[in-house]
Amino acid sequence: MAEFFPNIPKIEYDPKSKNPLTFKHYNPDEIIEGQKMKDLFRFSVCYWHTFRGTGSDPFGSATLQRPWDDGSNSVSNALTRVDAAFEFISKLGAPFYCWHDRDIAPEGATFKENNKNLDEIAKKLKAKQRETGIKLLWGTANLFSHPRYMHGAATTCNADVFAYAAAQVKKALEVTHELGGANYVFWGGREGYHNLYNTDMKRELDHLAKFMHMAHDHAKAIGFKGMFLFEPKPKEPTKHQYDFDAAACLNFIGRNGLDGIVKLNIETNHATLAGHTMMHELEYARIHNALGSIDANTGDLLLGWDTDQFPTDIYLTTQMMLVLLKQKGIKPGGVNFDAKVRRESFEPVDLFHAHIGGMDAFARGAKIAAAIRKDGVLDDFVKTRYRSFDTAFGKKIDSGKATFADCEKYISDKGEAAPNESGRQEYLENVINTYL
Ligand code: XUL
Ligand code: CO
Repeated sequence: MAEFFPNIPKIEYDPKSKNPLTFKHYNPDEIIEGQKMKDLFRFSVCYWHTFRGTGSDPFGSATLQRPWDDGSNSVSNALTRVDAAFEFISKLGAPFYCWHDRDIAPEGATFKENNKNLDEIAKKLKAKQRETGIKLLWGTANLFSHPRYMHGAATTCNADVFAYAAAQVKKALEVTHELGGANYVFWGGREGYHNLYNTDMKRELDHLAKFMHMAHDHAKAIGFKGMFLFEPKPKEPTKHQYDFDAAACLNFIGRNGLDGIVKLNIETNHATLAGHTMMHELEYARIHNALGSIDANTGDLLLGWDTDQFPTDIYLTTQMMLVLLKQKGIKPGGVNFDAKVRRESFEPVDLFHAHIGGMDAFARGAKIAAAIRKDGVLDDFVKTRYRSFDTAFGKKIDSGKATFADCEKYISDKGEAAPNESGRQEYLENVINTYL
């Protein structure tokens, strides 16, 4: 069979090597807090950026060289792409991959043709998964590219489009199930609005809730046990995306009876677009038992849009791993590189550099986070900081037994609250730096 990355061998862990096509930190079998790195991260390659990205931007056309791709929208081109993708993922040593239905199979002239194309590609994906041992982390449906979705999918004003989206998700769920997918993702591509003058927000949100329950009913009917995941994003493509951030998604989930049915897939660049750090979003999801999976990438400090760059910042990955290790990893989710090489990095080998860099950045972040946690520097500080709630009147507040009147009596008797202590933010930042 043709080789698509002919000069690139399997990427090995070789910390002393000067060869850039080796891992310096990601050592799949190395143990971090009791688990192998490969099980802790569950790294995943995304099909859309890595195999469908072209390098085009609003100012210029495609730049990326993908010699296996003839540029056509044919099923045969899509089948060849599967071979290239599985060669890449195998050589990289990532255990998982993810897709949208339309990344893997071409859009046809009719709904039925779309499904036929998808079945044909899925058959090959299944064979390739079996041959290589690579697994599907999640599937999803692209409900945003086709013009029919201009007003949204589940939140469209057009009932036929709602029905089309439901039928499309039904099929994508079935294919995800057929391929043993561990999760199913809902990113609300155009579920939002630009202008309230033409928008019935209540009706749209009610439809979104209905859509999710219909999806859950179908998952139960076909025996799909994977987790449903919302992917928060505050804007882009619409001005107001309904799934703004982890808090907005959890509010929607709680208000619509979707607790325990839907968790979150948190993406770094989406967190920053919402004005949050990734660590904030991860922790917010974690404390609500809703941290399901991660789309790993990063934005650019000087650019205000979703640049989806590969993560290389060790501070970022350390902070992420501090949260992830608290919940002993991310299974059944994973760390999916929803990231693209920049259009100037146009050679196939750049895909390897990008993923190796991201995997190494996470491995380093995990080692640093584990060292910080082993010494207990943050945990001890935080525990001590809140110790007034562990005894006496603080304990009464925590146990839910204190009333406003009790607080009034307590403080009246005391006259003034106990003095505050320093939060020591600079000290703690310095301590973290000693581990980096
Ligand atoms: C868009 C984005 C999507 C989702 C899957 O910003 O992140 O690729 O991850 O639909
Ligand atoms: Co994403």
